[in-house]
Amino acid sequence: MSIFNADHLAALAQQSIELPSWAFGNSGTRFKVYGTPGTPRDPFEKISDAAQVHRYTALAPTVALHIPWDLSDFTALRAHAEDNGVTLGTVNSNTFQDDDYKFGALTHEDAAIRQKAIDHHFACIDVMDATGSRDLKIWLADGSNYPGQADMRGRQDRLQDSLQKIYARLGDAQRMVLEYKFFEPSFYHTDVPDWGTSYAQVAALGERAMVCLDTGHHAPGTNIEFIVMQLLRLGKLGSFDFNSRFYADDDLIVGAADPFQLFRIIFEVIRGGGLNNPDVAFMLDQCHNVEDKIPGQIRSVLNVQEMTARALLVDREALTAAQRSGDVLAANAVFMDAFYTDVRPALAEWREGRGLPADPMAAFAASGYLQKIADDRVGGVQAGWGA
Ligand code: PSV
Ligand code: MN
Repeated sequence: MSIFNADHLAALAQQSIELPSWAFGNSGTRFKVYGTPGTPRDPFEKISDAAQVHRYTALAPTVALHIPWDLSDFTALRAHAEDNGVTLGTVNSNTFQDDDYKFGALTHEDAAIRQKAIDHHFACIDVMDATGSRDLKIWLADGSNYPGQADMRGRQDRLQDSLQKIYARLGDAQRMVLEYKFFEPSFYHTDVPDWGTSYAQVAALGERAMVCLDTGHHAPGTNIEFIVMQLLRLGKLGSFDFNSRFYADDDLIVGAADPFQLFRIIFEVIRGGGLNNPDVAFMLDQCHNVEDKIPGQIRSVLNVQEMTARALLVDREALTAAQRSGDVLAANAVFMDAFYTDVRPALAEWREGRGLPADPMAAFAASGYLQKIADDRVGGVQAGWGA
């Protein structure tokens, strides 16, 4: 008998996780970016690679774009995605690679530079119209490095004003998600450092503006699952950027650094009605600096699936009973029992029953795809951070 009941299996079958196009390009640190044979040279090849992840897992039907890195003929790109069994997802804006934005973009003192950043977001919305994407994701590098450098209050006011203009341009079926990050590239303050600031900014806009929670964007020791609970409670958790970190914004494979934290986060998602809820998008935001990118993404979506399966196994009735009776150790034991359950054999069997490989990592490795792209993709410039 399987460890999963019919409700668990229905939830697992519905799960979808959006992949970031930039995970398929080369990436690295400020010290070195290593190239890999077969790395995509354009957005079409990135989408082909992303489609491999979905093909072996049935978990990743959509791919997020980054503008201008993925600028292309979007009608053709959309058709290419659909031919490969995936669709185009969230559009990410980029106001962090232009000299004009040295002192900010949507918060800049200079109205002309703010307008340039707003116009970039309008262009992103045009892309969303062409691709059929629902979400515009905004992550800002805005902030300051030294105390006294900037008028933090004025910047909040200008941010709200800029966001209002962008929000007003969204179509009725489109949303904005505002991501927060407590430091980097600014080291003293960032203009959207935490969930509270993001919440305050989006709450003032309207229903279709939500918070994006990137798991790597918190100070060490932060209780992220509490934030998940609170945002779900407030109806403002729009999306996740999943990744993991040991130190700062490491962008490592989700669940690699702290599987228990991922379990706790997903438990709160389930508890708050956020699992398979279209309002709460699951996305990855990762870079594969030294490992192969496609298997890195397959490993990532499987990690999310495995932790979802474990979190679904929490005996909620027993947990509630223990909580209500004040039985601390019993409540904790119920929680930990689910966390310590090895769901991998049951998931493998279930995958096979659905016509998927029991072991997607092994099946992809055996497919020869990496060798094929290494042979085929000769010449051109490999995509990387910035293209
Ligand atoms: C920079 O920290 C970042 O990783 C943000 O998390 C964004 O989501 C991502 O870049 C793409 O712009
Ligand atoms: Mn992110």
